[in-house]
Amino acid sequence: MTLDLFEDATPPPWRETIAPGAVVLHGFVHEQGAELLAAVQSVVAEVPWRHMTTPGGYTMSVAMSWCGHGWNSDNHGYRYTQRNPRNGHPWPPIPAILMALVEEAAQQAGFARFVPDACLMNRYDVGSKLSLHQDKDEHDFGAPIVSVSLGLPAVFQFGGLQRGDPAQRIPLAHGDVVVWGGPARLRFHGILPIKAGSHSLVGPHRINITLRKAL
Ligand code: MD6
Ligand code: FE
Repeated sequence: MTLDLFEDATPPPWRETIAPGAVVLHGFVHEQGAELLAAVQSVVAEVPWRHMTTPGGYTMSVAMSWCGHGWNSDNHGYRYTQRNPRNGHPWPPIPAILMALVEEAAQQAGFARFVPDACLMNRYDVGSKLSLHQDKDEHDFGAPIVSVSLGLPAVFQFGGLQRGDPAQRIPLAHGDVVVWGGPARLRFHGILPIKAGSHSLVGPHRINITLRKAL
């Protein structure tokens, strides 16, 4: 066996609790990578990747797309949207494979019957990052967020309930799923700049898919 083959071997799924209410299911969707990527591409065909401007006036290094509900930001802040303002149509539905995998992941992490209504997708190129933030624009903090990582590896910063709290650094790889709710729901978190590389399926990118109960 060559070293390459050995490194590509699928790790068995294993679960890591990073805080009360926050679990990493390592390798949980490793086998479904190609199918998930196709689902992402079908959404992106309708909602092309875009670099949003933050309420503070910065252009994000991460490109975004979405389905279920949409996402908008302007100088009034962030909010979910139900229709595409360009044509008045609803946003594309969340692909069935995502709905199924995500309910199973939430269940395994202790959140039964998670039915998301919004899916935000982030595409990171080499050097892209996401600064520390809280996810607090959803109407119901009782529901968890399920986050799927594809492509290049990343370092997830996972802090506390205050911006200045110390942050853990958690490596995330292709196929990892983070489930996060309950007492962890409002913790600050971010992604450090993505290191150069190319993933066999995704190329020089990382794609993160988060499923939420937004409205
Ligand atoms: C990312 N994820 O992994 C960004 N938010 O690219 C998030 O911001 C995030 O992974 C809430 C819950 C889980 C997450
Ligand atoms: Fe977030």
